[in-house]
Amino acid sequence: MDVPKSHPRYRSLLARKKLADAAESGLVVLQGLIAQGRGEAFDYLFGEKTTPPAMKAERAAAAYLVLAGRPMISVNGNVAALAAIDVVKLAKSIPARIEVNLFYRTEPRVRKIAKLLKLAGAEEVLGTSPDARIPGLDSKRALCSRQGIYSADVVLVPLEDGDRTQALVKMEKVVLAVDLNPLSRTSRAATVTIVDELSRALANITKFIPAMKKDLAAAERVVRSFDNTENLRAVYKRLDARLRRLHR
Ligand code: PTJ
Repeated sequence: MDVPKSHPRYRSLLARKKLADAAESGLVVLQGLIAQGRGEAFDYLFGEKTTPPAMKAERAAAAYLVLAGRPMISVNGNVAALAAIDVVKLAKSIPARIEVNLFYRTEPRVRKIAKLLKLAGAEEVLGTSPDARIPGLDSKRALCSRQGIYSADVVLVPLEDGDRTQALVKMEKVVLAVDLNPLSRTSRAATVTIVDELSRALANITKFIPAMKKDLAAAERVVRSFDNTENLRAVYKRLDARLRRLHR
């Protein structure tokens, strides 16, 4: 990229470049660029850093993932383009399986994303031969792997759409969402809502994993004491306080 690292918007410009390149190669859909724009707008409002409630949710997500019997990470085009290496690192540390699960599903895109994840170090990527459906969803959005998302007990869904989040919750799965929009249906439906930028969220969850693995009783306490509604309220309060400060 032609922009120096010292540029105040370097990280955002780099993310845009990754997504634009991936859109050109057909890995990311054009709608994915719009989704990133919405996410960036919220990130701006939060000060482009992990807030205390986001960190709390990231810790709770790590606890859920290490206590899970069948943990899964769902990957779409945007997630692969922005954070394939971070996804693989997190999956290995848990360990969890990875499944490509797309909103705008086409088989060439699934294959491209699976290939990228393998290049990033994943040994196994599910989702290329779906053999199950998420109940309550129409068309290809429902397709998933029986060994993967279908039978998972805990699913991390970064940048997910509301219908699918609600459908996964209806299947009685623990849904861990990463979504910078705290007002989205995904944010309101998930078991744990991480209102943070994708790469920061994945890095923070990964950092919490070793401590959670070391002390499963502590992980259970973290899960028991986490209240998503209360945590989302703390997110809204931060947003409100920040906007008020800007008013002064
Ligand atoms: O690759 P596909 O076909 O599965 O499609 C992926 C997209 C993202 C296009 C699709 O799932 C979609 O349209 O998602 P939505 O409904 O726009 O939701 C994405 C949510 O993620 C929005 O609420 C954004 O605010 C949020 N978001 C976008 N970029 C980031 C983000 N949250 C955290 N970090 C980001 N980088």
